[in-house]
Amino acid sequence: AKAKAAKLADPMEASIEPSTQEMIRRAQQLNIETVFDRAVTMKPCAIGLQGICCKNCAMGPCRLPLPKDGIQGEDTRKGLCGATANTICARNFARMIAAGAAAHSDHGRNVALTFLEAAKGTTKDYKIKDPAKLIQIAPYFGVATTVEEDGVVKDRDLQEIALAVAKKAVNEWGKPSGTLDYLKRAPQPLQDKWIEEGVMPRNVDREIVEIMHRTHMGVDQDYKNLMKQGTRASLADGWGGSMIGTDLQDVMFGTPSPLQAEANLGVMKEDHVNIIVHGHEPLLSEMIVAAAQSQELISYAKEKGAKGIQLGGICCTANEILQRHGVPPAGTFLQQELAIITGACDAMIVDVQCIFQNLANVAKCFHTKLITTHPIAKMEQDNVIHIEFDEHHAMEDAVRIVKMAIDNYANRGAEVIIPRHKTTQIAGFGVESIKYHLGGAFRGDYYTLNDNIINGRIRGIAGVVGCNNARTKHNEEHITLIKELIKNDVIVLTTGCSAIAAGIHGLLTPESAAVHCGPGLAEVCETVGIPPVLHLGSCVDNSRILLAATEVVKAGGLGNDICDLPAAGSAPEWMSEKAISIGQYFVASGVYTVFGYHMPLDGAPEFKNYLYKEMEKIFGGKWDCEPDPIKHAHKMIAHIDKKRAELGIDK
Ligand code: SF4
Ligand code: MSK
Repeated sequence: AKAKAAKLADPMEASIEPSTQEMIRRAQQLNIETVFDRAVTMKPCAIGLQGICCKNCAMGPCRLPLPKDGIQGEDTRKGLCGATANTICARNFARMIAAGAAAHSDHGRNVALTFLEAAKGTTKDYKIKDPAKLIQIAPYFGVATTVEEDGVVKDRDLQEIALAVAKKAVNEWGKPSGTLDYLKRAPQPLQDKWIEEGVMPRNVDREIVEIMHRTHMGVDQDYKNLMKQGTRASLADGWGGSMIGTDLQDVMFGTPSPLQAEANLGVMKEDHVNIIVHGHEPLLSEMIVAAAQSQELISYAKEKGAKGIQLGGICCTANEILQRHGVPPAGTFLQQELAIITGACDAMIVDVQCIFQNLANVAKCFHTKLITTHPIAKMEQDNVIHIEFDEHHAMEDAVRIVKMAIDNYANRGAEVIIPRHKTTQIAGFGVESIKYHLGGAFRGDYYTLNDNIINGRIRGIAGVVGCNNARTKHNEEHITLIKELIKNDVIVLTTGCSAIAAGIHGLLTPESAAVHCGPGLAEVCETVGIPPVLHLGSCVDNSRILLAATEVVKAGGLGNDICDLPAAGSAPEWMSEKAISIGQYFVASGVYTVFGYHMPLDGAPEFKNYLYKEMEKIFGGKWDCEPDPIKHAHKMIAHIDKKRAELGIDK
């Protein structure tokens, strides 16, 4: 299991975060290789990096030469079949969207299917926890929430509403005609644009399948037409699979509201049974939270010599249970191996997405039980235990897993070293709580968001989301960028690992406003008692940012569409295909979206120009890339200022 890397990462160069640096050092002492070391020894392929390697048929891979000094004259580069750089690059890009949209939407589908079981009453472990949310979303699915009996209008039975909503929701993945129901939640001008461009998603699965068809050898060979489908699939993600997933999770598990929690590896406790949940779907982790908090299992842990059970999370499963229960995230994507290297992780339970296969190799060096739980995500290594989650006996599965972790507490062997770093954060925001904490509406009061944007206290809104990437210094881009934005009075809405990073670095507290914000944003945060960076949840919860932007538009005073807002989006350390799908649905919703690190587009300058410039003429939003976080922030701020000037609210 141990593999000494040929070259080792310099911990100080790998991360800006002290507990991460400490654990990288610890891993190296123990000769345990981590992602940080592999990033030093393995370099990416230069052609793939530029987006112009095609392996869509067995005549390839066709690796187009790089346009070293730009394209002089006609671009004659082509694959065996004649595919141009634009076609190859656009096909690769569209396939990233398909994979990302599939991941989010399959998550959403599993939530919808579980909700259907709950509505039918065929599972006892899932219930309607937030009836108000159910009643709020029902009309979008065309489900009535009242009935008329003998001329009297009465509330419809809740279970009946749930069943009707569940059936309609599940149908969104495969309905034979029409377009997605949730598209009508977008501002009308945006819907009109989508109709005009012919990009209204028909059903979630179809749009993803069609990308795979169109990018098959010898099908769509027009990069604009490929991106039309890429756009349609991305919208099926953001305004479809992800949004339905978020909403139905809120209905079953509760809509988050602000709460206090801790963050970072230091949340693990030496004298407790430490359980880490990692991945994205909260269906099982919700049950694990309940099991770990049950008196019976806490007593069982005490019988086994521990003082209690400490639950923590990694990646977006962490965000899901943080937002609703205050369970602390133990780390971001790049800290997953490090949580095991503490020697104190008694069980790591993984579901889907963003899970390193190397976890199994690291777990082999410790007593840690690594448990896969999802039928579509198993690991080949023989030390991995598979306990398949099933919504019909979800609680039973959760109890079994927590017991297994407790029984494993006695097996700790290696010296336990838990970094002492942890922070306090306020998480749990959503559209509802932004509205509630900022004056109870979006407009019309001294405290409301729109009024504060109009009067200039808040310069604009930034969505900063997404992953870590081992090719960039862990957390540096997130934190430098966010600090620069809030210093310039831009309020930040954050999700995913970016949100966890912000929590770890102390930016999710109201107190941080006085330290880091410009005077306008600081005044607003201090007056209403919110952090300048609002944690809106997991990656599927980027749908909350879409809906927050829509509420701001609908409240008035800042234009008629999302593209009119003084707002911009960012994923400074992105790495996953999901990020590309998210980026595209933000662009197609009118948002100027800047990615950090690098985009795989340089090999096809014409296609790149289409995404970075032309797309703005179609949707009002466009792509950009800037690895330097300060310049990145200022590109966003310049866009915000341009929009303020267009609205006539610049000062
Ligand atoms: Fe090469 Fe065309 Fe096959 Fe791609 S589809 S691998 S460019 S021959
Ligand atoms: S978990 S997709 S590394 S944000 Fe959603 Fe983090 Fe990116 Fe995975």
